[in-house]
Amino acid sequence: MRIGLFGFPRTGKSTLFSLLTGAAPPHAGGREEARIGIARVPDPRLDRLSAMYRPRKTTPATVEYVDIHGVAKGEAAEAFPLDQLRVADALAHVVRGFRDEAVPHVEGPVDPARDVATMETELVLADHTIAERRIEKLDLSVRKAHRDDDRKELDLLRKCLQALERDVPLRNLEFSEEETRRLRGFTFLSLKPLLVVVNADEADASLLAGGAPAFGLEAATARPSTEVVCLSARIEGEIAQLEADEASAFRAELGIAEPALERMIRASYRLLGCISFFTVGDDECRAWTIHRGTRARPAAGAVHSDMERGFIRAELVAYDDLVAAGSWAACRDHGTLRLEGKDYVVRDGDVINFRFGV
Ligand SMILES: Nc1nc2c(ncn2[C@@H]2O[C@H](COP(=O)(O)OP(=O)(O)O)[C@@H](O)[C@H]2O)c(=O)[nH]1
Ligand SMILES: [Mg+2]
Repeated sequence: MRIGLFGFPRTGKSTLFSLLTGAAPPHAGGREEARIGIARVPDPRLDRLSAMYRPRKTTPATVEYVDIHGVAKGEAAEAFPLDQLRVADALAHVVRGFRDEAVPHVEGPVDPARDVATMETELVLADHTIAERRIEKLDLSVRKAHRDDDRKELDLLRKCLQALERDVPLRNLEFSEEETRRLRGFTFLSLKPLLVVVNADEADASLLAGGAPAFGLEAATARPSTEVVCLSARIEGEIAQLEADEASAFRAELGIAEPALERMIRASYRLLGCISFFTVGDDECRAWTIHRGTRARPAAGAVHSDMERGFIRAELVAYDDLVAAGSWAACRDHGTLRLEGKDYVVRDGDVINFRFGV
């Protein structure tokens, strides 16, 4: 799972990136290069399994974040640092929520709703340029060759263009499975699921507790494939440096119920429809990320391509059952251990041993 952080300059993208990935802050001054970092997904279930198996290695699921330099209004169609964002599964728009005279905001007064709308238009304009160019080419080739495939693509892109002309992001449209497949190659930005991250001041604890509506973003939460997270990147970055109990005392004092990393990751999983399953053993306990609805065979492929190719069956037990029983063998005795075939739809928290032969 890869998530691209973007937004206006000085909204706290790099501060958030450091908080999520533990990366050192970028050098001050100069145009920053895009950076990729990895966040370990906190999951108490994996900790519990690890305590049970005492494996040599415990490996959490990971999420990749990309930190790019700030984007200005009007840059989208041409100079938008698109390549880094195009390969992302979702985009996270880091929105200025903190007021600080020492850090001027290019868009003027702090107004999250305005910035969300402005940046959305930038994404729409970038996609518009791409759709228009492709339509021009397709139009010519359809006239010449009358290929059915081109015809279908042309119709689809016209549907997209119509929406984009009305400033409607593509994620608001409904597409059939076939259309979704056809659209994949275009990597349209306004089609990607959107996480709006409001970076507010720690002094605004009451606003933060109020969530999206407190920042005038209640409308955004109702949009398709959109999630809103409100946090305070700088203070949470500082808290993350503390010892665990000191950190939770500090969070309690500020009224922060859940650390920013947890909230970002949870929102990302929800947004992308992802779940986790586990593999366990003396060697390694590990969490894996898949899309909800994935069947056992492709889920095995997340672990190893040999397991998918030579898939025989999945031996599995629900996390709660395993913890309650205390061991794999006890699950077998209790009858909670199940054998499932390749078409079984994997559930969040399944602990799986894939049987395979190659
Ligand atoms: N007051 C305040 N300042 C912040 C906060 N988050 C970031 N900043 C400051 O805003 C400036 C820009 O932050 P940075 O993360 O580099 O923003 P970027 O340009 O979006 O990557 C830095 O001086 C940060 O210290 C915050 O929550 N509160
Ligand atoms: Mg930055």
